[in-house]
Amino acid sequence: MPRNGPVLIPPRRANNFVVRRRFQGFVGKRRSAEILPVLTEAHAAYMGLKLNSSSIRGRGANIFTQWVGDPDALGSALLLRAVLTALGAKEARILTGSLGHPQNYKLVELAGLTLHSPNAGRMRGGLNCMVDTSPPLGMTNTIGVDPVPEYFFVADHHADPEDVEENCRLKGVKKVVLPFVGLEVGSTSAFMTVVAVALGVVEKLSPAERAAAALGIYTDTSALLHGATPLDFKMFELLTRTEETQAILDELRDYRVPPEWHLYCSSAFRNQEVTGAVRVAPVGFVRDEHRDVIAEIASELLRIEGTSIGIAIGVTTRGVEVSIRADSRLLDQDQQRIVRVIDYLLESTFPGVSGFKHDRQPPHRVEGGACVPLTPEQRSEWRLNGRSRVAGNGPLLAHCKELARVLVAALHDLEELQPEEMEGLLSAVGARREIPMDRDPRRRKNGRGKKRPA
Ligand SMILES: [Mn+2]
Repeated sequence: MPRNGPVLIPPRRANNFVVRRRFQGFVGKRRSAEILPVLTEAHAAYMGLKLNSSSIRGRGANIFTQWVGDPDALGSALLLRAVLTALGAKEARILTGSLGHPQNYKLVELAGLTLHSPNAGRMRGGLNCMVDTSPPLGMTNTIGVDPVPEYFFVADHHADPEDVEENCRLKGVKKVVLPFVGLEVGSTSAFMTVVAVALGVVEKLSPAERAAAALGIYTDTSALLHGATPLDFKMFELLTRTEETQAILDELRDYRVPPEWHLYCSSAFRNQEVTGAVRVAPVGFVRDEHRDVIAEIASELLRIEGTSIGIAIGVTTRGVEVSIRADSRLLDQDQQRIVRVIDYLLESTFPGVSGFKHDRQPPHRVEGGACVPLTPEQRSEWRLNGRSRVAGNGPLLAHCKELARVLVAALHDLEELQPEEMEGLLSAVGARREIPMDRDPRRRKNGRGKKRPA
């Protein structure tokens, strides 16, 4: 391979006829034609895995996910584990640092998954694989994971191939043998399912494993309503054919939250700062196993009328975690600028520690986040070391409030630099709907409102 060739080795792609012949039996004739680009990738994955089976046989494999695993990552990981095992791998380990949502604990319990520590639990000399997030390890949502120089197989629908190529070069990754990055599909689990079906592996999965993979498709596509492609629909249907699998999936969807869940939410809403169409909610300390509540709070903020940007900030033992949700539908013209605004906000406030994704089609829903590792001083001051309990929420909440102010200040800076980019975001003008005088409760209470006819 030439020295300056790509790190992500382009997969060998078959022609349309070959791809359709492989998949139309279970994807359907018309659907196969509709989703040919992603099926071409799936075919390349299928062929690549088969052609490399001699290097898989007898070897160990490490399957890395984001540090905090979500259903799509866990579903994809267990599918890849089944594929590698079927191709003769000695052992394939799923490496996930922690879980941040009660639903994911349930998933791991029901599917009987063993999660290994991303650093201490990896297999020496194993083939390094990654699902639902992209190399290099140790960046954005894999902060804390020690890097590896070479990857065997990667499947991810989140990152952009050019960004991955650039980051791999910067961090000294030598090669990615089978890269499937920037997939045009709503969930990595749907892609891994179609690969697993082609290799005859799905029949070997237990009902709970199928339900876990189906939940991966379900959550990443907001119940098949947002960004779902025909491949997501078809693979969801294929995974959930038996009543046993449906029953387990029902149980997974009907999860319970601990009482603290709502304490985080009420603290966040009580302390939120509202500037125009921007809401920032400091949450304070969040236990690691509840970490995903931060993202849920950000999503809830965006549901409030007249909100274009919702930001939630919490502290876990991993670091200061920030979750951003934005929607540009309130912005009259140039809805695309919300992408630039959030990009600026994350890059200027959290350089190098943020992750970002956005839809390529309007209306623009933007999701992003950052995890800023704690300094040793913060760790000891806040007593987050080891198993010791947190001293109190006070100083941590104060830190989150301070960060909230920094974020709003960054938005004011951008407004100063490029007023047209920020129009309708910080000033409420045009962003908030006027309440008719006779329906405004504040006015009625003061007795100044119009009297309603009897
Ligand atoms: Mn995903």
